[in-house]
Amino acid sequence: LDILDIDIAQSRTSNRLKVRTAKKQPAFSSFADDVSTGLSATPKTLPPRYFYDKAGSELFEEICNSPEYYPTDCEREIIDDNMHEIAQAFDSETCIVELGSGSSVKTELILKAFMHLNGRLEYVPIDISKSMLVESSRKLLRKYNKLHITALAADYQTALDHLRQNRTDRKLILFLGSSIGNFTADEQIAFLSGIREDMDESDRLLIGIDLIKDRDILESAYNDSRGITARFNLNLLHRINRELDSDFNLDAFQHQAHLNEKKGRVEMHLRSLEDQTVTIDALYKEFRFTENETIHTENSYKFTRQQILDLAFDSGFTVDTSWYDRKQWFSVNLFHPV
Ligand code: AVJ
Repeated sequence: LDILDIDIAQSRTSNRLKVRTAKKQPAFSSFADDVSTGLSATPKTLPPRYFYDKAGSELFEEICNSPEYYPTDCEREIIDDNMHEIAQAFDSETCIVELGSGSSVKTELILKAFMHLNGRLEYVPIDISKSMLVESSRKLLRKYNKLHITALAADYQTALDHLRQNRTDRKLILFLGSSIGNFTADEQIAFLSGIREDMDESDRLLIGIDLIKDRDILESAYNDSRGITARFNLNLLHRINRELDSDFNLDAFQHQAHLNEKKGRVEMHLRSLEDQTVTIDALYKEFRFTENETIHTENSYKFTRQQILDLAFDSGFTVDTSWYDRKQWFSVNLFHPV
């Protein structure tokens, strides 16, 4: 097994906050390379992880607050209704590790339930955005004086490798919001198996997974009436313009989202409204688009209950418990390593 040698810069912002940054860049290819590869492919694609620059992260928060985007509300309801049952399954030595912490309203409910039962709590949020991490950590620490935070500004794999080498506490790992849905079936198994490798027998994974449902509900969640999802999708072109000196005309592309029923996923695309050529100076390249040609920017897989059981099994877990909201649109699942 390949263990990344990470360089840790530590700063003590308060006596209950540590922020650790992976100095070495993660093993990802660069934005420029990924844009070049994606736009040279047929059909054209761009990886969804590049949605989340500062503007994109803010737009995503807005999506979560829009009435059509049901996953946030459903997941919050599930956690709200069941957090005490969840917390009771863990002892006072348990620390909570969160992958992709982002907005922490849902997490805060879990943290509160744990502190209520056990008092002092160690929370390890992991995110690639250091500014978001520090800001939300400070906010939490001001509210809860039994809380201790070690924030890891790193990609998931680097952070998990670091954790495995540095701590012995029992862990509850949170992976909320159905972020797993951005991965293809093979990637989902590879990702969860990787997490499994970093877990001990008594550790648990709490994972939010969106369920397959009627086309209308799914498609309006990704085509909200205020057009925030459209702005979120188009922001990717804006980011390429800004960071790679290109001349995408944002008025010549249109947001599109639909359910691909056969593949069990919602797809987002950017559709070219005309024949056009875009120049990306940083790549010394031009890309031609025909009218109606699309760039495939995101897959969001939706699961059946059986698919969740299969995913757990294929990644080295069993499912302890699955909780659902009243409409049964979303699930939160406690995975147990086998
Ligand atoms: C953060 C990946 C779970 O797929 O629903 C929201 C991102 N894209 N609206 C999702 C997203 C469009 C979201 N995930």
